[in-house]
Amino acid sequence: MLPVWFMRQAGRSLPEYRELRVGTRMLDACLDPALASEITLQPVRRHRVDAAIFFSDIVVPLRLAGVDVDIVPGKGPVLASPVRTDSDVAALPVLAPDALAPVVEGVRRTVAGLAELGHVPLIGFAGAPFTLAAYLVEGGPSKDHIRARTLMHADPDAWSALMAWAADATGTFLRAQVLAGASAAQLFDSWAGALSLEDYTRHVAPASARALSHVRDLSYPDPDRRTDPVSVTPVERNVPIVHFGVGTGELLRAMHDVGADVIGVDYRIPLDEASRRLGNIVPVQGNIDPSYLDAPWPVVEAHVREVVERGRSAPSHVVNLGHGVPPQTDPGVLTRIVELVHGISA
Ligand code: 1CP
Repeated sequence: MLPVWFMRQAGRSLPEYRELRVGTRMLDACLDPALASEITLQPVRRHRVDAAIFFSDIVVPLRLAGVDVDIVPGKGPVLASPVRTDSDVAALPVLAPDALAPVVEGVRRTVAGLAELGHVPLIGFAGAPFTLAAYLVEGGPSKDHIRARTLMHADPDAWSALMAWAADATGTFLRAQVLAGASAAQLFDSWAGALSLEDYTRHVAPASARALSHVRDLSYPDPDRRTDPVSVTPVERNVPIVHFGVGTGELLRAMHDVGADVIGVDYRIPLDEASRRLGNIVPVQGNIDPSYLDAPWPVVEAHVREVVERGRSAPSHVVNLGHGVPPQTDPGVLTRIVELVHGISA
């Protein structure tokens, strides 16, 4: 059966999420283990998706390291003091693994809850160093990330120190989730599409590889092969790593080369073309265009069928959106897409 889940499935589009979140700030919700795990389970119960994604945010490790960052409703992550010089970079606090206790507890509770829903796997995630740097240097959301990209060229030493710091903070966050029970890891380099291939390869890819080195060695017992029929030892698999960015059609191969197993594709290029660019040897995830979700059902259905068809040219395909669920989406459409995808592949 084709697996399907949705980026940003936990949250905004669900009335049960909006109800739970009343009176709690976004980052406080992320750091409340009971709340974070309940919010993570909501879309699994409702849509019967094949994976949960942990309710958190890419800036959580920054906050836990002691960086003054908040998530402002309707805007996104905002920093009290942007990081713009080499001394700003040198002053960044190191993330202590102990500070991740609320994340570890949240993941443990979530995995226990998912066991009751049929052992649905949990995806842990983190932001890639460039996407984190885009917020750290700009001080908040931006369109072209120009200050971050200027720092990259104007002061390459400060830039690489910033990227190394971000790689270790985000890698530590990702590792904690996997060790607490997440069975896959997704690295979001949402804003990498702002970079040329050359800048990505020189100034960003080494840090993304460093972030992933924090989880590369981790494995889990294969649930389908709990014991090997010959040796009677459990079969261990490496934790699969998914790497996703928006507008990264030119970067797909380079994003695979940092050590990813699966490439998440946004909605701007068809999956067969993405797979071709990846040499037809890489599993892909994607790429239903979120703008279809509000269209009449026959239009949605035709689009989903086309995505599934084009995904057949890759060695395997995890159906997802080409970016996050828009907040105004009718959640009923998401449930119907899950039923459709499971029906096509049954
Ligand atoms: O109060 C709210 O409900 C705020 C909305 C919200 C939510 C639900 C934000 C603020 N973050 C989140 C949770 C979140 N963030 C998840 C939850 C799990 C799920 O997918 O269901 C995930 C995976 C993220 C990751 C994240 N945060 C990314 C990468 C994924 C992507 O969408 O590209 C990015 C870029 C962020 C930063 C961020 N956090 C929140 C917003 C609105 C933004 C983007 C701001 C911008 O445009 O720059």
